[in-house]
Amino acid sequence: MNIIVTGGAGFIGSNFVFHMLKKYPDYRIICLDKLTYAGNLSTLAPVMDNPNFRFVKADICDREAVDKLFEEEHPDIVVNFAAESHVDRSIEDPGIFLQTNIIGTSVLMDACRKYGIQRYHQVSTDEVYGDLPLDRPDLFFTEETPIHTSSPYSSSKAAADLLVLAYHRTYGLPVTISRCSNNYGPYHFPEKLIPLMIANALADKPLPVYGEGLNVRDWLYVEDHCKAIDLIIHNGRVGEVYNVGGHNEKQNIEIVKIICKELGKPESLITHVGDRKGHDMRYAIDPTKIHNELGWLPETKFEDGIKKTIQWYLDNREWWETIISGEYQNYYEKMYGNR
Ligand code: NAD
Ligand code: TDX
Repeated sequence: MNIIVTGGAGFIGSNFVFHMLKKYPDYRIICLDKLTYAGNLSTLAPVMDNPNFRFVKADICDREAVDKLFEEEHPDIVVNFAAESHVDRSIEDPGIFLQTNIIGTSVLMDACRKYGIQRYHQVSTDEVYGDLPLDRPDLFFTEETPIHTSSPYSSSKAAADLLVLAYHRTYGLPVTISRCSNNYGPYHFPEKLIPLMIANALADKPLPVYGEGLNVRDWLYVEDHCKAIDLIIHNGRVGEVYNVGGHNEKQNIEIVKIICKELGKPESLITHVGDRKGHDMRYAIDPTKIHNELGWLPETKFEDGIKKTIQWYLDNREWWETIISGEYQNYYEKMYGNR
C-alpha cells in the first residue's frame, strides 16, 4: 500500500506518519509538505532513514508538483492533513487559508481523479458545525448537524468538505471525511492553547486566556485521532463523514489551571486578555457513528494524556524552544502585544 500523507511535518500529520510506519511495516508512506511556519522537518527526523518513508517538499496547490508525485508513487490512498490550521491567524489574514485549505484540496482531488485512487481522505474539523450554547449540555454535533461556520479558518475547511462530497457525487471519487475535535499531544505547535500555556508557564510568563476562559473544547489525545483515521481509511464507507471526539469537554480556564497545577506554577500567571473575534463557545462531538460502525473509542483518559503531553514538552525543550525563538516570536508579539 502506498499512502501519500500531506501535512505530515505538522502536529497531527507527523503523529499519523509515526503511527502508520509502526503499525504497517509493509506500507510505504510518502509525506508531502510545504514546510510552512507550522511544518518542521526535525519532527520527522526519527523516520527519515526508514526505507518505507519518503519526504517531498511541495505545496498541495502546485498542480505540477502534485501530478509529478502521483506519477512517481502511484498512491493507493491520499490522506490530506495539509492546511493552515490556526483560527487566530485566519482572523488576521484569511487569504492563505482559502488558498491552501480550499484550492489545495481541489488540486489533490484532481490528481486522484486523473491517476485513479482507492481512497481520498479529508481530515476535517468539528469547527465546520459552528458552536453550541454553554447552557445546553445536552446538545452535541452529529454528522447531520448543519454546516454553520464562524471563522475564516472553519469556513475554508467547510468549503473543502463540500468540495470533497461534490467530487464524490459528481465524479464518483472514493472519499471519506473525518471531523475531529481539538487534539493535544506531542509536536503540537506552540501557538495553540495547551503547548502555549506549557511553554509560558515554564518561563513564568503570563498565561493569556481569551475573555473569561469559559469556552468549552472537547480534547482528544492525538494518537486516538490517528487510530480513528487509520480505521476510516481501511474500513470506513465511501462517501461518508465520521465525527471523532473524546467526550472530554473542558473550559479553557480549567485546562490552564490543570497545567499550572501539573507544573507547580501559580495561577496568578493567568492573565485575561481580549477575546477572539467571533469566538466559538462550545464544541462537543457525538462519536456514535464511528463507534458503532468501526468500533472506535478514545483510549487515552485526559488525566493521563495531559501528563504525558507535559512530560513530552519537558523532555523535548529543544524542539519547541527553537520554534518560539524564530519567526513565531514576531507573530506572538503582534498577537498579544495589542491585547
Ligand atoms: P499544523 O498546522 O500543525 O500542520 C499543518 C501542516 O501542513 C504543516 O506541516 C504545514 O507545513 C503543512 N502545510 C500547510 N500548507 C501547506 C501546503 N499548501 N502544502 C503542503 N503542506 C502544507 O496542523 P494540525 O494541527 O496538525 O492539523 C492537521 C489537520 O487536521 C488540518 O487539516 C486541520 O484542519 C485538522 N484538524 C486539526 C485539529 C487540531 O486540534 N489540531 C482538530 C481537527 C482537525
Ligand atoms: O492564547 C490562547 N488563549 C486562549 O484562551 C489561545 C491560543 C487560545 N485560547 C482559547 C481559544 C479557544 O477557545 O483556547 C481555545 C483553544 O484554542 P486553539 O488552541 O487556538 O484551538 P481552536 O481555536 O479550538 O482550534 C483547534 O481545534 C480545532 C485547532 O487549532 C484547529 O485546527 C482545529 O480545527
